[in-house]
Amino acid sequence: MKNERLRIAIQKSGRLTEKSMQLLSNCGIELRNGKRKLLSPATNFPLEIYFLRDDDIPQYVEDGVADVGILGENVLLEEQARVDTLLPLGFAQCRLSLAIPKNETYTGLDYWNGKKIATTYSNILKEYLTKHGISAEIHAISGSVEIAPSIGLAAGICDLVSSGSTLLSNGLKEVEVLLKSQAVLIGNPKLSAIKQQILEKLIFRIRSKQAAAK
Ligand code: PRT
Ligand code: ZN
Repeated sequence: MKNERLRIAIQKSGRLTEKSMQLLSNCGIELRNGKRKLLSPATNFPLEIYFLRDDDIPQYVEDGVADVGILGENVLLEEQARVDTLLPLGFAQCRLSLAIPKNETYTGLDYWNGKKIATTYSNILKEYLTKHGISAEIHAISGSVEIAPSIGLAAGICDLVSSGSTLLSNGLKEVEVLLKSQAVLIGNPKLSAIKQQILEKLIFRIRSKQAAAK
């Protein structure tokens, strides 16, 4: 099809939104609509932008509803989608860490044997514990993970950390880093030849900007 456009999924409203929009605009891509619409076509590049919750992006790209997407590696690993990681984007750096109340003495990974850990990252945590032969209970919750120890829900938490101030203000300390994350560009492995060409053009522009910023 001659008028084929590459569909890119970005976060609708959150920590990645502004930087994702900025990335496109730095590549000279202009949008027709404001970001409130679900789908927004670019005016000067064969691209359409989908605004989604970040957790939905891996599935949309795996299913081919979107061709590519921008999201945190942490979400990609947690959702275990079959997509290609194309390019690290150098923003939204953070780490996924284990933390415990600051007055507790940490004795190493053995500390977690028989303990309960609250997290929204059950899959990554489960894999990590298995890999290290630790038998802990994972308590999956959907938010406000950092309050779990103080209300007696869990001995510790596994959550994203950037500055560390959330841990500090909740009386917690970071004791293990499971992974380091940043925003990445992901893609469906089976794109049409035309979409592949558009994608290569987009990646070329992103790389040029990255190189110029160094
Ligand atoms: O609504 P939607 O599902 O789209 O968004 P969301 O609420 O799930 O995600 P959002 O917008 O909070 O974060 C999007 C992505 O930003 C994450 O998946 C990470 O890849 C990245 N990122 C970078 C972070 C942080 N830094 C971060 N600090 N995501 C969350 N946090 C939270 C963390 O969970 C904790 O509550 O910030 C707090 C810790 O921050 P510090 O600075 O106090 O350590
Ligand atoms: Zn989310």
